[in-house]
Amino acid sequence: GHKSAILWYTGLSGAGKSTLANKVEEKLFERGYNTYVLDGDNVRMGLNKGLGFTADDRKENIRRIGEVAKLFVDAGVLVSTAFVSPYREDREMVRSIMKEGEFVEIYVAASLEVCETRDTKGLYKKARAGEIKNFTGISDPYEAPEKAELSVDTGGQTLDESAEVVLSYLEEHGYI
Ligand code: GGZ
Repeated sequence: GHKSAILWYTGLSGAGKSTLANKVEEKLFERGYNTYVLDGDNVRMGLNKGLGFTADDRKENIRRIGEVAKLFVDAGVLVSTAFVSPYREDREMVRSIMKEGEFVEIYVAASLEVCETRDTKGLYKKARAGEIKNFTGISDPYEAPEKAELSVDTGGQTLDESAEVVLSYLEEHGYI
């Protein structure tokens, strides 16, 4: 068995949160663990349709995701969430509704320079041109975690290496 918890990935757009969360999930699934990934694709399109990117909307986005993730933990799942979640206060609010050890904050620490150079979706270009307002890192803040359980440098290592860093943490701390 495993200990159920939220693996809370945070970082800039394009840092690789979803990619890393899904790679880790794939490896956990192979080992037979009960896992699920919440990300923009399955949450912002449905549950949180209608929420935008103002500070208030992001707060509500994160609050609902936190509550849903808590339900997954109650159901015995090792649930991963992959959202920018730029405000420390919002992340700490989610941490506060969980029991000790049930909230594992993973800082996906690719620099703005790396993310903007990749610009996989062309969003940074649009943000620089003023076509997207409140864009994290460009015209909106990103508050890096000060006490994340784990920090992963996706800019400096391969996806598999990053995934192994997360898996090692989970092993060393008795989650798996
Ligand atoms: C940041 C934005 C914005 C703005 C659209 N700021 O790379 P992506 O495309 O797929 O990830 C980003 C995603 C951010 O949604 P989250 O739900 O993770 O944000 S938060 O946790 O802050 O509520 C990006 C896209 O949506 N996107 N506009 N203004 N990212």
